[in-house]
Amino acid sequence: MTPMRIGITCYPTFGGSGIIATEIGLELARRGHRVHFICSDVPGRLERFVDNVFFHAVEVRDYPLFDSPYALALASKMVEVATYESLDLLHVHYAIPHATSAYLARQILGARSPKLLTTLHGTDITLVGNDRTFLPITRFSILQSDGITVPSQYLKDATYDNLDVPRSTPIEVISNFVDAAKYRPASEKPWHELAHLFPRCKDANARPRVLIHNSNFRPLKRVDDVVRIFAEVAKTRPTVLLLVGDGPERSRIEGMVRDLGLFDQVCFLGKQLNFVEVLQLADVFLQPSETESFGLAALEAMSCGVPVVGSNVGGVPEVVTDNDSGLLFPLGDLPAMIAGVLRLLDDPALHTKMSRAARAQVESHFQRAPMIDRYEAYYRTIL
Ligand code: GMT
Repeated sequence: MTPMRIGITCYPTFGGSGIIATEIGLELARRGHRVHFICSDVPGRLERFVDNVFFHAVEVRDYPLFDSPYALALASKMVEVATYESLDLLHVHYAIPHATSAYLARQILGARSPKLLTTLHGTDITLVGNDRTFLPITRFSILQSDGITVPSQYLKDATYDNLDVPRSTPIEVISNFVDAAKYRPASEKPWHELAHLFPRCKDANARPRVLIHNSNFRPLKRVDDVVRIFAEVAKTRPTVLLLVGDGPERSRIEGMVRDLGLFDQVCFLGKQLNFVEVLQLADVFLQPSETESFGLAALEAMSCGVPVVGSNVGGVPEVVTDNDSGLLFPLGDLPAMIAGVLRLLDDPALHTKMSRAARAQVESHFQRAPMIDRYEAYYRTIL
C-alpha cells in the first residue's frame, strides 16, 4: 500500500500522551510511512536518526510588544511542514491547543490541506468540563477534525457530556498500549540493584518490599496519598517507596516525606526516560489519582507483572480489572488501599496470581502492533 506522509504533534513531555504519540510515529515509520514530528521540543522517547522520522521544532520567540503564543507558532510551523513535505494527514495529540492550531493551519492551506485526526487524552476534556475558559474553542476544533480518537470509553462519554458534542459525532476508542517485549516481567528481582538507593537497607538478606509510583506530580495524582499509604504499610512491613517523575507537587511531597521521617525509605528518582528495570523490581504500583482517562503508567507496570492498587476512577477500570490485575477502591479511601497493599504483600500466592493476570491482560488487550494497525486503518479511512 502507498506510504503516507504524516505530521504528528504532541507535548514533548514524559506524560502518557507524548509517549503514545511517539510510539505511534516510530512504529508507522518502521512500517514505511514518512513521519514528521512537529513539536516544541524532541519528545522524550523519540529515538533520533530513525529512518523515515523527521523532527521540526516549533519556535516560540520572545517579542518586546506581545506574548508570542505557542498555538500560533505551531500553526505556522504546521503550514510550513505540510507544504514542504506534502503531508497527507496531521495527527494531533491533546486538543488544547493542538487541534486549534491544526484548524488554523488547514484554513491557511485551503485545498492543499492535510486531513486532521485529533486524539483526546484526558485533562483536555475533563479540565474543560470543570473550567469552561477554553470550551468554545476546544469544542469547535474537535468538531472540525476529520477523525477523533480517545483511549477509553470513559473519555468518549466525557467528551459527549462535558463538551456537549452531539452523540452522533463518531469517536473511535483506540486503547493506549505498551511495548510488551520491552516492558516484561523480570525473571528474578535482585534487590542489590536497588539497594544503593536506600543506604539503610543495605543488607541483601533483608530485601524490603518495593512500592512504586510514577506521575507528573500534579495535584490530581494525589502523591500525598501515595506517601500516606506507604507510611502506614512501612510501619509493620520492611518496605521502600520509589517515586518516579517530577512536577509541581514534588517539593511539597519531598517536605512531607521528611516531616514524616521517611526520607531514608523513599527515593525520588525524578524524570526518567527508561526505568523499566526499576519497574521490574517493584511489588505494587500505586495510583490513587483523582481522575485518569486511562492510566498509561499503570499499564506499563502491569506489563512488567506489577499489580496496581489505586482509585477506581475514570477509565482505570477499563485497564485494571479489579480483584484480578489489581485492587481498586473508591477515591480517597486510604484505609482500603492500605489494606489492599498489605493483602498483596502478605499473600505471595495472591501476588503471583495478580502479577500473572496483569501481564496476561496486557498481552491480550494492550499490545502495540494491533493498536497501530487500528490507527493505520483509521488514517486510510479518513484519507
Ligand atoms: O491529560 C493529562 O493530564 C495529561 C496526559 C498525559 O500527557 O499524560 O494524561 C492523560 O493521557 C494519558 C495518555 O492517554 C492517560 O494515560 C492519562 O490517564 C491521562 N490523564 C488524565 O486523564 C488525568
